[in-house]
Amino acid sequence: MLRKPVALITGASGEIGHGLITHLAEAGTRPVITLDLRPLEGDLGRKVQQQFAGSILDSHLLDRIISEFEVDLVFHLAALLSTRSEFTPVTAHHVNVEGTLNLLEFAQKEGESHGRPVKFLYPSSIAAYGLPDIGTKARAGKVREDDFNQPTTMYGANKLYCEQLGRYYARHYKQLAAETLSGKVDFRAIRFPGLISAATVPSGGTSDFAPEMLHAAAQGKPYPCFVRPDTRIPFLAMPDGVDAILTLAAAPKEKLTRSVYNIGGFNPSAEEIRKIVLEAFPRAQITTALDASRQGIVDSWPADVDDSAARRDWGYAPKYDLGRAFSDYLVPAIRERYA
Ligand code: AKB
Repeated sequence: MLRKPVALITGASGEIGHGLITHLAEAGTRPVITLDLRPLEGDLGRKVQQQFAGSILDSHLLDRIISEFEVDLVFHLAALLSTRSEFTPVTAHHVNVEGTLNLLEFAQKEGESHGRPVKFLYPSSIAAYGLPDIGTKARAGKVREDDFNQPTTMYGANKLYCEQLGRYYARHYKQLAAETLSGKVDFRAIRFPGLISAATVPSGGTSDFAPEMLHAAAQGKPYPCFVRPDTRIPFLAMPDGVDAILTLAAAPKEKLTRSVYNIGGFNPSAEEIRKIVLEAFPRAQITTALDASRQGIVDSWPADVDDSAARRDWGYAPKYDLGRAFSDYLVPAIRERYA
């Protein structure tokens, strides 16, 4: 049976999936199929060749996809985010780790079957870092990929381990077998900062305070922010996040010196974000209602990241700085969305 080369997106209904589907559909290089528990919203469904409704833990469903499609590009976006994972750590482990293992095995089988390496794009996170205290965080400045790899959250631990799993599949898979089986999965990961999208409101993350502030203000709803005004972590506008994952996917393999890359954007404090939101929506009611536990998580994430490897190896160059992200993208698009 002739199978068709396609790209697979898991967790396609989530935040990154939205923009990614649109870009891939516009580029038209290969059809897209999706796997998610939820169906795609509105118009998005028309942009993909087929939607599979189900779980990444369902290996029969993954086998069915293998039997029907020649997948040579995987964007494995499905995950339980950091706040949600702290309430259900065992479920987080199932979804984030076993789900990723299933998808890596899926990619391995696809690669063995069609004979070409399957590119596997994996969104890791700044949650993979764990800075011990805010003094160290203030002194650390831009954190490099190999420093402070001691996450305090289940989600962060899951992400860090899955980065290692990806490296294992790419370089050492079944290294004692008589024939070489590694190299069928071309694993590439990005440690994303907090993402801010005009199209979707995140759910279950801890960097959510920034997008929640903005979306609440645009809807005229009060927002009690759960972190201190001086809290600082890196953020990125969603279009730059989608561009980054597509640019890394397209990068020549020989240029890549790492399997996991930081990418930065801008790193305002929560207070600086509040002021920008108030300029755009002067009637916004943004107060502070500290959640000490969630604050502790954000305090363990770096204030900024060193993304020089991504810039050097694959030309990472975000378009939006803090000012432009709000003035040219977030504020106009959010006004339109809630008009
Ligand atoms: C979260 O807050 O869990 C995510 C992340 C930083 O990966 N947005």
